Amino acid sequence: MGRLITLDEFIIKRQKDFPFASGELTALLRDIGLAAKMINREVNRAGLVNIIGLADKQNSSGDKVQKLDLYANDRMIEFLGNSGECCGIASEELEDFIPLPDVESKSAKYVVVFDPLDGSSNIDVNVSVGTIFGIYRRVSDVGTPVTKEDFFQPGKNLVAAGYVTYGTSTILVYTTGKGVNGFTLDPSVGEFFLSHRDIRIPEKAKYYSVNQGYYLKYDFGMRRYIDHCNELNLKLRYIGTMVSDIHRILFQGGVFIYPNMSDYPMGKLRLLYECNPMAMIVEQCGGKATTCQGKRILDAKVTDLHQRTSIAIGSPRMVEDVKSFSEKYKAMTVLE
Ligand code: P6P
Repeated sequence: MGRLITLDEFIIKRQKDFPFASGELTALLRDIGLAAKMINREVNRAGLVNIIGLADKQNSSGDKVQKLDLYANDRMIEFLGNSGECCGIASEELEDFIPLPDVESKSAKYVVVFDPLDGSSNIDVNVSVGTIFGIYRRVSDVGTPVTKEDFFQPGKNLVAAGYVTYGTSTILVYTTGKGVNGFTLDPSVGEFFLSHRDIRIPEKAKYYSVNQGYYLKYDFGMRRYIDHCNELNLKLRYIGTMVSDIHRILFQGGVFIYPNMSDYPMGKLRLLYECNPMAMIVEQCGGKATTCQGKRILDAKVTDLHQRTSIAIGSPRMVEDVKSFSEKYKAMTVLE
């Protein structure tokens, strides 16, 4: 077994890969790692401290907010504020973006978007949940107040993206555009250790991932694609937490789709802090991420912090198949 490499050591070593690295991104990634450790601790003892249960709040999506969502949101904001490298954040749990105060009069160059606890409805039944984050360089002048343009950037402008999956083990996966690496938390020492080096998504797959319960709500092309998966005897795996479903696909291959449907004409999942960061990661692993009509997710124009999109993400050939079925049947109306 090779020498153990911690997340901090790896980030610092890889700093030279980053064109304009002067340690700021390194500090940001380390702050996120710290937040992940704190969130992990609460996720793992959620059942014990009666943290489960609906807070009396709703988030910007109108979803009932679990107390753990609020805790995770607060930790991300707290730790992102530590280094002084982040001038503003946007979160699924916040209606609007918020500026972060300067630390030691540093003029932060980055903004961070995140879903602090993806899949939170699974908390009460002990199913894995996750945190998703994306990092942009600000486009407004350093030293001036953060603006919405800093957040309304296409996903292809992301300088880093990552997620944490709180499952049978807690794994942090991130990319700065030079490949994807995974780090597993050893809770006994409180360190993330390199465990999945240079992740590459399998071309072939035995799995597809979709909420089959909504089959009749999808348009005809998506129904026929699902039929096609059944004809190929592909196995259906759907956890209901995007991070977990895509994490599995990075290692076993497959495709995750969340199509447009009557309840969500634009799709359900959020472009800014769910689909864009996951798309950057999957593309860096050799995969693809498009809308269910085949448009590249990372090219999508961001016009609202909470805008939704459909998504087909995973092994490249399977993502291409989704597009071909969408095109082949697009003329057909959805049977009511
Ligand atoms: P449905 C979790 O609420 C989430 O945002 C994603 O993590 C997940 O993939 C999706 O929604 C599940 O949605 O409608 O299948 O329950």
